[in-house]
Parts: sequence; structure tokens; C-alpha cells
Amino acid sequence: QSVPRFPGGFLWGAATASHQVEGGAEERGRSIWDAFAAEPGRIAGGATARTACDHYRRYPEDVALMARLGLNAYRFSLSWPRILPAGRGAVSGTGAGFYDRLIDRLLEAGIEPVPTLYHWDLPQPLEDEGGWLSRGTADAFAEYTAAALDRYGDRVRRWGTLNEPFVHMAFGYAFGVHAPGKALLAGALPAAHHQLLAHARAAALIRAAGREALLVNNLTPVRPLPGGGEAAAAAARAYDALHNRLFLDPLLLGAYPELPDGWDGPLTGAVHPGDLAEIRGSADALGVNYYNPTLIAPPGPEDGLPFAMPPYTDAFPDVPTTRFGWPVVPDGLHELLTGLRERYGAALPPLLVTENGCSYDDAPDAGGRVADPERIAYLDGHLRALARAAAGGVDVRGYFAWSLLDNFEWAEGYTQRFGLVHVDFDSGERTPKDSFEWYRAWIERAR
Ligand code: GCO
Repeated sequence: QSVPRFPGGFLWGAATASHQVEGGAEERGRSIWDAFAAEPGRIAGGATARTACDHYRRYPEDVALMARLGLNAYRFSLSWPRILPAGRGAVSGTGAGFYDRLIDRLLEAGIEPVPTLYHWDLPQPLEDEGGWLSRGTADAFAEYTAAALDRYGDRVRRWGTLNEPFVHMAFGYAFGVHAPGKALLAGALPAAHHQLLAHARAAALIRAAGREALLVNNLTPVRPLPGGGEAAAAAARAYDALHNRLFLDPLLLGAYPELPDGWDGPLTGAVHPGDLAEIRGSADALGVNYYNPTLIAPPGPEDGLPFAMPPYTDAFPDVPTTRFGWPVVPDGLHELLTGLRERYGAALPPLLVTENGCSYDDAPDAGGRVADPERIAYLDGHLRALARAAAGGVDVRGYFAWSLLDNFEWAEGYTQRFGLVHVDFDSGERTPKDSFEWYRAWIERAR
């Protein structure tokens, strides 16, 4: 099959995040993920990210891999506690120097650095003051953004602000399965508003510096349980509001969506006059992280939530799943991108697919080769879905595979391998998988 055409200047990338790949924990401040990992039972296998992929030391080798892949962009994140160990105040010269070296190395290789300021590793001192439940964290984020712009703004054009504020709020503050481990359900909603406010304040600084601000969120097409009638449809609307609209409606339309009963109180309590005006229109581009659609059923009496989330395969048994159990539905990406354009129309800024990928149990065979045909099928299907959306008029300007490297997958520790490159977590050795060669060939033909 031939490779479809992509718009000129399209960004061909791969993505990582500081806490998931860097290691080098002794040369940065403590984050909420260090504290969370120290709590027994929180992370699979009791793993920590103190060393992770040791990207902190091996970044030259990793940039060489990116160059071999033919990337023209790399999405990574800056570790806030590496740059500002206390969360505010003094910049660490050692910590900040790491990103100078990384950025320079990328530029030498012809690869655009696309940093995200925050991918979940909040400095612990800020968590001690309330974390994202506190409005003060948005102020601290603005201070951090100013420091990062001052240091790297000469070389970085596109700035991601926050990564997946929905997942951070839901997993970290509503369900407690990610750091900081709070299970507050609707009480988590202030963490949504304060993240949006933080984004808006950072974006104002980024724009004032003549640069572009990008908000990255996780989005999912929501499918009501087939045959579930109005109850399933209502549950699906509730889930869509919380997952997809909670951040995009205020960002693009200037108003929060209608939330399920009992969920709007904690949110509106956090909103001050003028906040929504600050938030509206504060993104020059939107980063879309897409992995899979979500099946939603009416809640049972015990659920405590306005929806239930049965496994996707309960309704669609023929759909393949990844090691994580996530359904593989490439058309979902086309549906998502075209759906955003339908929902937001002219208010929708240009899009970038900032994450897309899958985990499998990849291991080198006796000859040292890592065969991952499922990942190749996954990437091929999703890139074709993206190309169809672009051909249909959706303004999508880049694609970043998640991930360049196998890495620390949050609560799953090292058990979910998402990389184009296999990492031996004992030796640090990198082995490009078959999907690496496949993506290299795809980019070569598509560029
Ligand atoms: C994110 C993602 C990544 C994950 C990936 C696979 O927030 O951007 O959670 O950090 O590793 O989505 O789960």
C-alpha cells in the first residue's frame, strides 16, 4: 500500500516525558511521583523512576536514534523540579543545563524541540501547599514558565504547557491511582480549573515572548453501550463532558460544559471572576493524545459515578487489544479529529497529534531482533486515519508516536512497553524494534 500525502511542513515526531525517561533523580528536586513511588503498593513491582531509561546521561545516543528515524520534531517534557527544585525561586544551573544540552543537540540534528512544561512531575514542596487543588500552583507555574522561556525561548518556538490535565485530575485527584494519590471524586474538579488557569497564564507569557502555546489533552470518542437506551446515552454525555469538554469548552468557547449533578459545585467554587476570559482562546494549537475509544454504560447503584466503564470488548468482542487491554480502533482517530472540527468549528485552532501508540510484551529474540508486528499495524492504521482526516480538511500539522523509548509507565512501572526502541532496564541498552524501521521508511516516503 502506498503512503498517503501529508501537508507540507508536517511534523514527524516521537514523544517522551521527563519522569518517564530521564532518571538522574539525584540531580533534581523531589516530585510527587517520587513520594508516590515510596508508598508501598502504589506502583507495579515497587518500581521507581530514579534511573528509568537514563536518558539524562544517554541523551546523545537517543538523539542519534531520532536522527536515524528521520524525525523533524521531538516532544519531551521539562522537569519542573529539575529546573526549580523548590517549585519556585532559584533556578538550578545543573538542572537547567541539561535541557540546554538536549535542545542544542536536537537543533544540530535538524530536529525541532517541542517541550511540554508539565508532564505530571509536580515539585513536592508545591504539593505540600495543596498541589493543583490550590490556586497558588497556577501562580507558581507562571513563575516556572517565565524561567523556562528566559532560558530556552531563544531556541524553542512551540511550547506545550500542560500534558493531559484531564488524566492528571482524574487519576491523580479523583481516583487516586496516580500521584498525588487523592481519591476525591467530584472534589478533584478544582484541579481542572487551576490547571486551565495555569495554562492560560503560561500561554500569555509564551505569546508575549513571540512564541506559540500548545495545550495537550487526552481525548476519546465515547460510545454508549449498544442497546443501552437513554440511560446509556445520558451516561455517555456525562463522561464526554468530564473527559473531552471539561478543558476544551472553556478553552475554545469560554464556558464550562454542563456537568452531571453534584459535579459542578466543586468546580464553580474554584472559578473567580475573569478567569474564563483569561482561559478562552489561550491556545495557538491543540495537542491531541489519542489511544482508544471508551465504552460507557449506565452506572450501577454502587458506582458512585454518573457512568460505568465496562471493557470495550464487552460490546465489541472482535476488536483487538493491547497489552494494557486497550482496544485498537484506528478509525477512532479520524472520528475524533473530524468530531473536534464539527464541535468547535472556527474556534478550533490547528491540531497536532501529540501522542498515539500501544504497549506489547516486546523482547529481543535470540538474534537480538525485536519483532513487533502489532505496533506496526497500529501505527499504520492510525496514520492512515489521520491522513483521511487531513484530506477531509482537518488542519492537523504533526504526529508524535508515543513513545520513542520503552519507559516508566506510571502506576504500571516498567510492565508496559510503548517504545519504538526497546530498552533493557538493567543495562540501559537500546534496541530499535521492527516498528522503528517501519516508521523510518514511512517518514522517508511521506516527507
Ligand atoms: C500522557 C500519557 C503518557 C503515557 C501514555 C501511555 O499523559 O501523556 O499518559 O505519559 O505513558 O499515554 O499510557
